[in-house]
Amino acid sequence: MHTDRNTLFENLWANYQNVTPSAVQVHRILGAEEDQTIINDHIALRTFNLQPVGLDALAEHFLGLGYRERGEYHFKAKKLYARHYEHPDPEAPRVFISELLTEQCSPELQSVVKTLVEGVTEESVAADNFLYSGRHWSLDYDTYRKLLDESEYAAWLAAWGFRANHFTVSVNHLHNFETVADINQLLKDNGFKVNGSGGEVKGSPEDLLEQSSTMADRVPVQFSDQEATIPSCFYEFALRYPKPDGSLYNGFVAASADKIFESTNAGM
Ligand code: OOG
Ligand code: NI
Repeated sequence: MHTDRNTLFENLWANYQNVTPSAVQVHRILGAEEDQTIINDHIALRTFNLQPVGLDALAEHFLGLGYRERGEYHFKAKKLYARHYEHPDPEAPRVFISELLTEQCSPELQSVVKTLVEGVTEESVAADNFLYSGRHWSLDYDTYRKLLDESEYAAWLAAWGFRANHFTVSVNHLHNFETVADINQLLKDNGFKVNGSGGEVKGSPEDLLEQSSTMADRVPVQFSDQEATIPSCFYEFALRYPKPDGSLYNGFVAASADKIFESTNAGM
């Protein structure tokens, strides 16, 4: 018997908010101004395209809960491939899963990542808690820095392991805020950093999706040899527009997603 959907998302949220203090604060600010429950537009997960942790293995958990595979996305420069999943229940968050195409990376990165993933068992990947089980390997700070030089995504994943890297507020469901720009202003008024890569509002009404995100929090992490403060997770905001048939657009926009990935970049 698998955990039900609500339990899975509650556990993902608990694990995410542990390392994302700003999400808790933003939640409170929106809640305070809204007096409403926050509906999640989507969450996102990251992985390496290596057995036994590839995209499909993560997706399996959602397929088992009634999710279905929908769009796919290519991020050539970042060497990523992604898919999104939807559930027939319109209140269920969409799920965006990406994977690093390791064979396109340097032999050094490939060898590091292979060693990290080697210790992950198929049993642990199939376990109910896998999607919020964090890091399954030991990692020293120097290796983290080396990964960072080549791929911010690889370094983030090596440091944080398996968890939701962001939750996303559905702006459509907010009552006191109508635009992503309004949300960005609220964030900045409250001292949060908005991801400005490609502009603070990503996408347009023509794309049928507008998004923005905070820059990831920076929190201390215990590496095998030392503690260091690095970017953790971020909070995102999405406003969807209706398609010609009147139903809301459910997909993602690759050009916007490409910039959202950068919310966990260290140098910003
Ligand atoms: C996913 C970035 C893409 C979106 O909404 O376009 C994304 C990630 O950072 O792992 O979430
Ligand atoms: Ni997102």
